[in-house]
Amino acid sequence: MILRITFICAVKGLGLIPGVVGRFDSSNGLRVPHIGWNALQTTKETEILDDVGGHHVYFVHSYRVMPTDANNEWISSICNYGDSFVSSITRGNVHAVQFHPEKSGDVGISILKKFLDPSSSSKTKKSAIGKASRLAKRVIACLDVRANDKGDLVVTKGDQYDVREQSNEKEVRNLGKPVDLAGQYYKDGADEVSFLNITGFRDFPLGDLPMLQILRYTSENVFVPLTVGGGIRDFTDGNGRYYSSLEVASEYFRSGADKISIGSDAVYAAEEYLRTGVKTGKTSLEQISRVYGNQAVVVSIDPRRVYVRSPDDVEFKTIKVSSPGPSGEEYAWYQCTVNGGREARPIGAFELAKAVEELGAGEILLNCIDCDGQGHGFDIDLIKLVSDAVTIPVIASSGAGAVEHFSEVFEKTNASAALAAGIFHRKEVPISSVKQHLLQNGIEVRACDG
Ligand code: 1PR
Repeated sequence: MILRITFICAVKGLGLIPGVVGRFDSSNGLRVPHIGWNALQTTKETEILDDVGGHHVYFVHSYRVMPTDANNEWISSICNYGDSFVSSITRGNVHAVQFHPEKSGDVGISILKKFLDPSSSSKTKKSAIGKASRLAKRVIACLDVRANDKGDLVVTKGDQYDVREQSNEKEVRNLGKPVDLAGQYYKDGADEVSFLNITGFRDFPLGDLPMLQILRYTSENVFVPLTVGGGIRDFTDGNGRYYSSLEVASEYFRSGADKISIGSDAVYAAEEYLRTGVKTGKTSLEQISRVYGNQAVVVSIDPRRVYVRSPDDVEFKTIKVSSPGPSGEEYAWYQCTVNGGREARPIGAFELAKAVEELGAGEILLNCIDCDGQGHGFDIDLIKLVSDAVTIPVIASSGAGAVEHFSEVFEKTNASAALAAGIFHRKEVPISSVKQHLLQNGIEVRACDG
């Protein structure tokens, strides 16, 4: 039997396995949930973890059990996130793992194969293998998806969110087929793949069945986490049938998504929360995180930089910018937008990030309209501002144009992951080169071959 370890607090449990389950402590700067790839240290010989020691596997959880003398004989591997914690246990033919083998690429698939067919395990005796690593920085490939003018669903890519060609025809840019590209990025070593249904704000996603098909087909062959965003909100269709945002998210999860990402609706929820100070429990963010856990809910922020002369000019958090604005302004705030950048809202990225964390977001996808598609690098000021303001993981997005931009964002900010689109779609920089560069700069990443 193989189990995923699921911990429930403040109950005695069955008392079979000695140990106390506790939440990771975020007070010392640790990002909780623990989302991402850590290398395992196997501590004893087992059938299924042969050859896995030292390799990265995918975790997503907020609770863990610590190794002690009392549970030592159960433990088959440990891992490190803040402290050492138990990443798997084994007794007889019972195996339980804290990580997700089904989302751990080739390494996870080999674990599942050995579980199903123990005779495929290597017969050589193994002792403790590998070193429990720190959390690796993630490299994420993002696919902005929408229907083109012929009605085909394509991967597109904008310049500052404008996805139409500059030619007279002004066609939607077509950079490839979503399922094919996602499969390619998985093979290339992407640690996650994100689909953003960028017209979801106007096309109801449950009417947009091709997007659900894309998720289904992709999840058949892509064994790293999949995130999908776009159009997650309450909706009443033309026949008066009401769909809750929870139903929309559930359909995405059933179709193969591991995480959903909310954009516009999270902005409205945060505005309301900051205005009233009340958590109603009714927003899409709160409902979906309550049912599926906050690790399954990403909030995607689409801010635009607004320069000001003095922090007193606005009620939102400003920063002293590293490059002055067009009229020599030394400060800026980051104004959130909705509907794919079409409408600016009276809330800053800093205020939004803190509010959505309180409302139950498990992760933030931090885009930047000014930098999107420009290839000049991530907006370090913005990413530093937001990643220092919250304790949940922040994914830096928009502007990657060279491998150095990835090391820069990890060296100068507390981002947990970096996402890129254009450079991967245009095959300018392969994912393997990004990872090789990060490793050369002492930044831990999962190897491209697992
Ligand atoms: O508001 O809940 O329906 O969600 C809509 C989602 O679609 C949001 O996550 C929003 O960011 C996204 N979106 C809407 N319009 C666009 C557009 O481009 N016109 N895409 C859009 C956002 C930003 C990133 C992009 C990075 C990296 N695109 O997804 O991939 O900027 O690009 P780069 O590496 O080429 O610079 P809702």
